[in-house]
Amino acid sequence: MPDAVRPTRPSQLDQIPDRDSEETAEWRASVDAVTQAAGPHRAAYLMRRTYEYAADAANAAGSSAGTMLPPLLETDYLNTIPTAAEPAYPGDEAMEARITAWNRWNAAAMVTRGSRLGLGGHIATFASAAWLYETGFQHFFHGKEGAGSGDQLYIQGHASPGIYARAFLDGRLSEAQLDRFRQEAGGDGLPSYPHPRRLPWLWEFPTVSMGLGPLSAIYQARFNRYLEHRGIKDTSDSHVWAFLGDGEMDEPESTAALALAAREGLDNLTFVINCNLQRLDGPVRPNFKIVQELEAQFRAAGWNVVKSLWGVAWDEVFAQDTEGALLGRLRQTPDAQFQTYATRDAAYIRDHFFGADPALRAIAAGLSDAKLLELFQTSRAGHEPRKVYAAYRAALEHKGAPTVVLAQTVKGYTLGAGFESRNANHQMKKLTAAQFRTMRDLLELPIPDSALDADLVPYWHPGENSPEARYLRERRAALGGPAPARKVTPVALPMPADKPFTALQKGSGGQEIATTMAFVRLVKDLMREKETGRRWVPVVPDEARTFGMESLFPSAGLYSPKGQTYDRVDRDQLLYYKEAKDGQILNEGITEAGSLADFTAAATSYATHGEPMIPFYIFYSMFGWQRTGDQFWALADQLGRGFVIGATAGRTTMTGEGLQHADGHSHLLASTNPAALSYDPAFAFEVAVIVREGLRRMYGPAPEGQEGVDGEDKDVFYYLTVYNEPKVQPAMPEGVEEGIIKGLYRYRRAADAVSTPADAPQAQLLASGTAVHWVLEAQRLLAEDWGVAADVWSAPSWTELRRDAMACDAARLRGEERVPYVTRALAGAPGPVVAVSDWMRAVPDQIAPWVEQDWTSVGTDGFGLSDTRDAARRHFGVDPQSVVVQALGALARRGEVKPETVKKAAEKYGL
Ligand SMILES: Cc1ncc(C[n+]2csc(CCOP(=O)(O)OP(=O)(O)O)c2C)c(N)n1
Ligand SMILES: [Mg+2]
Repeated sequence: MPDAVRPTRPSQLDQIPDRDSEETAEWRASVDAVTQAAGPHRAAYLMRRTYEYAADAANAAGSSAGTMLPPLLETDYLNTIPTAAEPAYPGDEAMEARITAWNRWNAAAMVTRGSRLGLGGHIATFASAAWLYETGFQHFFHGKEGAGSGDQLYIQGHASPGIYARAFLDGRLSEAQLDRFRQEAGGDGLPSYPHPRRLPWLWEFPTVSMGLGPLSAIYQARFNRYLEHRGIKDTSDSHVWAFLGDGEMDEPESTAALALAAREGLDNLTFVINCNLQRLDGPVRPNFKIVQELEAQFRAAGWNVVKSLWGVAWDEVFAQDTEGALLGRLRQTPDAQFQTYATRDAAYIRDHFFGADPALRAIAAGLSDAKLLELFQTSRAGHEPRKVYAAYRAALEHKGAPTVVLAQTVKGYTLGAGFESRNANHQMKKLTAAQFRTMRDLLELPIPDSALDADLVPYWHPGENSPEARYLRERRAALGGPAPARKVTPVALPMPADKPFTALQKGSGGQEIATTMAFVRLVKDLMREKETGRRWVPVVPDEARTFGMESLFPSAGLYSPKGQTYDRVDRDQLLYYKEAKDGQILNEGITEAGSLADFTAAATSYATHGEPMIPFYIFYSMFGWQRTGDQFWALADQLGRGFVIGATAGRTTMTGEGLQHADGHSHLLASTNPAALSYDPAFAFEVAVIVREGLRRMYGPAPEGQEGVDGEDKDVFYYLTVYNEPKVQPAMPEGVEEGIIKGLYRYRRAADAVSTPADAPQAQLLASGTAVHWVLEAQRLLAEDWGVAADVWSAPSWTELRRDAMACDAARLRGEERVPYVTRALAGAPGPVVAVSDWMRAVPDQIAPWVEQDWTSVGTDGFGLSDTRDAARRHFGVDPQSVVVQALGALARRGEVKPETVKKAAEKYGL
């Protein structure tokens, strides 16, 4: 052993005493010694082995021993599980291989047949992933028959053809249906991708918008635990499987919640990432290695990582790697180079990959050309059911953390040289007859040449009673029924008592309360309901205090699977921060995306778990729709039900918050989502009516005669904007409920509010949300200053009014003549209409085509700014005085007031 140890750099450990520095030096010196004697590979090998050994001991001792040896973030480019350590394969491999071959064939046939109509589709994705799915279907994925919820499967969107192909083999889809892939307009078609709204008995989770699947899967796994910890449902048998593309992992949402999954110990969750090293345009990490990058990222987040990279053919080659040259070469080879090897001949591989180093050349000398091609073209763990099985078993057996399986595959596998590992293969939508023939030979399918001569390549089914079909059905029966599948057992919730609603409908007396507070009070009461109270799921991204919800903390508790392991800072206070294992509130921290993923899991629990939950997700309205609009779209696809609350809504209601906070458009964004029913209530009583209606529609029994498919759609969610502007809340006038729900009612006639001469010019002021208060003031000014009699209307939903009107227009195609509600409601109301809101003009303008009166709107178009409410309203021209001038202008255009009056008014108010 050398006496002198190399100088060392300053270390963090210098700060704690070295009990025996001589001993430390000896250990270091032994590293140098082995490096000198046997080379750096040997030294690294010994260190790795030692580290693993020590880490296992540290982990076995537990963190209580204070020992900490973090996992290595990156391991070699090798399988995590050696072949010798694989469990026995429980299935009939030959049988499963035939089934997988037929799935491959039928998926390719389905897309190819559709391509003659230019319909598109994807072939290469499923081709690479076929075994990743089949192994799961045969041995892991639990179905939904029986009391449990089964497993939740997030399937890669572009793999859908393979899933349809399997549903064809298992008898759930017919040939005719396969031929309606991507032809949905006439009914009974198959949607391009996993869309529950389009095919609700098969698809459970929408995944094709990349990144949303992984994020949702994490929160789904967490929500499963939440249901269990709260005693609502035993979900301990459910496992969440998320199948993802390696390219998909680039999406920020894909990795956004990895740490949460590990922190909460979600061992009911497995990610399977299909590492075919390609995305749409080309390699995922041309100059790097995506598997290694993902491994480090997942390990750092605290996940268990299982790398399944190489097929069994590689074992004998690794066995010859005494110098570590092969391992080194694999680690250095960038993904795009590896992809090139997969498409080149043996001479190129021998020369280029193995040529660089004598030790490598020696290994290659013992390998035939055929063997080289097998290794580099096809031998991947993701194509071998034994390897996939071993990885999945390891995932299920790992406790305390979620597992990611990084499965290496070849994109386009078995589709022939034109497809396999080709950069353009994602977009290839058909196989030629010759390619099908090659595929048939490779997969040894019993399809005669004659069947391949026809214009359309045939589908292939071994027959209902074939051993394969029977095997497949038996396996699924043993695992609890078909998969994927979505199941809905209608469960109607009882309506809550009237009291919480009537409390708001009575008004606030002299007290000023904001509609945000009114909403919070309402749900607080509803959460105390005997039958349904525990089904409420409040979701909030670190804004509970902003919205006055901290009063919920002590009573409802914040969900925390660990409970509260510390001594609370606010232990002496009434409104303390109470975390509990059965806490009801999901306070997600600052993640709107995570919160919406939470909400989605709760909003679809009626289907996923047969347990209807009533989530309400309350957020800063600006950071809801525009930040996570795509997730709202997926929520709608997934048929979610619940309440989303845009709080601190409006462009001018927050004093001083300014451009990035001031929301004047989320109603327009929400209007684009067909499942979102948007409301902009002005008063607490409107909030009460809308929430009650939402509970009836989404959770109550279907109305008499509307139970069928054409009945009222229950698969909707409500978007309510609430304001933080304290106002005296009036009592609800008689008979306005229907108008509130439909979106418009006359709140206060001029005659009931102001005194004007009988022949006064008349106008109609329509407003929503907090703007109703401005037009009430405008009503007074118009009467007192200008002798104009204006009625005030509240329009809680411009969007619903428009939808009703559009439905009336569409009915004309069926020969029906229907008058829209908005037209009927306003019929005969004299004078021009002026519409006002704290939103951009396009929001109220939605109804303009169906308003027969002269139409004027004002709004808050443009960027918000920081100032007082009054100054901001004057800036946008929506304050009461501006509304007065606009109303006078509209009257002047009709010759009902003099043009000078308009000018005079503008001057009087200093506009
Ligand atoms: C949010 C989003 N952006 C873009 C796309 C378009 N797109 C579909 S598939 C794909 C490439 C997928 O690559 P990868 O995730 O590696 O899947 P593979 O097909 O290779 O298994 C892209 C960019 C999408 N579906 N969603
Ligand atoms: Mg890929």
